[in-house]
Amino acid sequence: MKPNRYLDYPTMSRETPWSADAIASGRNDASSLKFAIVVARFNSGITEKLLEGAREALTKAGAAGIEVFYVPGAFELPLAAKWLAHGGYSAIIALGAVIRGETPHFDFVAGEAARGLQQVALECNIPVAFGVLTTDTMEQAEARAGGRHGNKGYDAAMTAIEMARFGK
Ligand code: INI
Repeated sequence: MKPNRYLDYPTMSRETPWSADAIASGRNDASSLKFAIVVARFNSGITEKLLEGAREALTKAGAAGIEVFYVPGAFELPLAAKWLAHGGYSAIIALGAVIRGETPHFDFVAGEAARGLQQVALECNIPVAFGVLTTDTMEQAEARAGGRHGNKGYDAAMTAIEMARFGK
């Protein structure tokens, strides 16, 4: 098969990055890597589906370790990620769902989660995958948590694998 690097691009999870070519080349292999997944309980109907997706990707990649931690909401993800950054993990996967509804609270929670998680990655020198949905409606979130737009938890886990391998 002709190598096609886009087959492995995580945001195309509906196309599955587990092509025969990718498996044969071992380029998604995570058998020497350990991951922490930190999950926001807010909108847990969505975040549990993101967690399922992340677990599926890591399990298929043969991850050496997967540990799951919970925090109340997406706003708490950065501090938890910072504490976990010193726990010997190859990468951290942060999962949450911030849904706009009618409130400007959305912008603060979503913005601070994104900013804080990137800050942890850069300051602690560890990949932190941003698996936080930021949508206008619950329907849009459902579509991205195992619905018709794939599973962003799965995508975040694939990103974590790729970045952990990049930095090794
Ligand atoms: N937390 C979320 O994870 N998603 C949301 O949509 C959300 N909204 O809409 O308010 C949310 N708020 C809680 C926030 O993350 C903190 O837990 C809270 O502010 C306490 O620090």
